[in-house]
Amino acid sequence: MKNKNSYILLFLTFFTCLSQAQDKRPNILFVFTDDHAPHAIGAYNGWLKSVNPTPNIDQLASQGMLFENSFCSNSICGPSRAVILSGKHSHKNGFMNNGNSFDWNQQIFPKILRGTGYQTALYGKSHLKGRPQGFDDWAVLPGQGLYYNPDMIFPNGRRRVDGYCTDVVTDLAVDWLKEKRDADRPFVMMVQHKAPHRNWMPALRHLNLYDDVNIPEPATLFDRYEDNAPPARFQELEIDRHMDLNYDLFVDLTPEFNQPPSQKRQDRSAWHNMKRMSPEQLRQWRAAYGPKDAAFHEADLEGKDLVRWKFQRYAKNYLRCIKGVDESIGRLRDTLKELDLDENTIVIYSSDQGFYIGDHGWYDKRWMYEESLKMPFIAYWPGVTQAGSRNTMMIQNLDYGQTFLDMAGATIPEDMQGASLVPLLQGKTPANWRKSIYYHYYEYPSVHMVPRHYGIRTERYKLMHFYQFGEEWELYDLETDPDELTNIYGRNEYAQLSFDLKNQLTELQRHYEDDSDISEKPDTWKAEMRGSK
Ligand code: SGN
Ligand code: CA
Repeated sequence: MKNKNSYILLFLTFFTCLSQAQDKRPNILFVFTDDHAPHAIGAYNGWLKSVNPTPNIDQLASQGMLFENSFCSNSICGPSRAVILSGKHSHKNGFMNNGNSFDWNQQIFPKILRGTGYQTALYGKSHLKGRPQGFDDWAVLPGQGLYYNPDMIFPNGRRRVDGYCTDVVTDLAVDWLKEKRDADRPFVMMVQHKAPHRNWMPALRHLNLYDDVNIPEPATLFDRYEDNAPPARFQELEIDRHMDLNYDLFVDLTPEFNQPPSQKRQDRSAWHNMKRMSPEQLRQWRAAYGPKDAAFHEADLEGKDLVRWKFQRYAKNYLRCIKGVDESIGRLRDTLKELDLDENTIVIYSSDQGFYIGDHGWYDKRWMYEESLKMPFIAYWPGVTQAGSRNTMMIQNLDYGQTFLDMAGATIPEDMQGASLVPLLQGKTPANWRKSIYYHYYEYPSVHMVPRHYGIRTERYKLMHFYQFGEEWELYDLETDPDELTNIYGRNEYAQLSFDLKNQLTELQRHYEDDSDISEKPDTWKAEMRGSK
């Protein structure tokens, strides 16, 4: 009998040890924002560093690893998220532009992790339409979501949640960590903020932040696209010509500001977003922007001075939104510490693509140019990442899914198209790591009018092909021309380079099996675009 009992004891001890061993698998906290360009992060040393909106993200970088060459594969929101979940390029996961609906029935990393015993949670912006699959708990913003008092869709229905969106989403994440999580199992939690997406509405507590600061201007604020192929001159994302004083910048243009404008103008007016605010929120907003607007009207600016003013207002509101995100990271990390989870939790910060903060005179993204091609990627993995390290290998959002699976020790499906970043995070440099990345953007015609294009970026060069308007190519030497102002495509001395890069590009398309139809011409084809300057 004694013997039998000791066998049972041994058996139980074995399983307890086994489950404890499972508990050792790291937690993953993935904080992901919308449109946060790396050059608006202090640790990335961009021209906005002096403003430093991101002390908490900078701290994460100083404790972990920052990736300097991190790129998206399709610079737009939904597609970037679909690539992350599936580990496959847009043409493989089926979500090529924001108009698509994501097929949640497909293989995605949260489902796989869940199958291995991980708990999975998603809060904030999904932008993939449909009911999220693969998560134990979730709450997502419908579509783009709203900054103030947003509606959220929960597994049991949709309801309004009062507060500022970044705080609301952080609250949900903190609540899950403290109250809903099963402490015996590891988790992956995706906290996906709307901020700093257009229309840039900061939290009330940040409305006067940077009032006394002059935001440095990007070197290319007055770029006239003289050397680009025609598409750059036919876009609709210029601060000068397309950014609306009222809709985008919340400038009071009427005596009835904050009152419902005529029905006709409502959708393209500030009111479209402000009508959501409570009377007290509106009062505080008005108190903060009223004096700024009065000074603007008084100055009666035009030409370049007006562009400069719009840039300041835009950049400040954008950075104020980022300040809210940065505080969210601080709160989430404090919560991990409070719950004694920080030692075994990997914290990652990333954003769905980069963004133009006046670079080339623009806002928005979509292009394969550097500012919107780059994504921030900072990872803190206690005991693994070397504090303050900076990695220069080329990585993509395509790699995240495989990385998360690898971190959890899960099997990586053969058909995922990226590579696990775990060796890089461990400080190793695999000999066969990629030397170039593939990019393909599909959303045209659409808002901002950036035509479809694909391309290759190597460590030094970038070759892009705009194929909807004939054969338009651009080639840049990023070493001598980091701002991409001199298109060297078509120059005799670069004929061999263009030839080689085209071959490499074709090879990438073959490798990723991109057989997208590029012959289709849009109805809005502008004949004058060809060859125009
Ligand atoms: C909205 C924005 C655009 C933005 C797209 C895509 N307009 O249409 O400026 O490019 O979303 O953004 S807004 O008036 O609604 O702000 S994405 O990040 O979701 O892809
Ligand atoms: Ca986005």
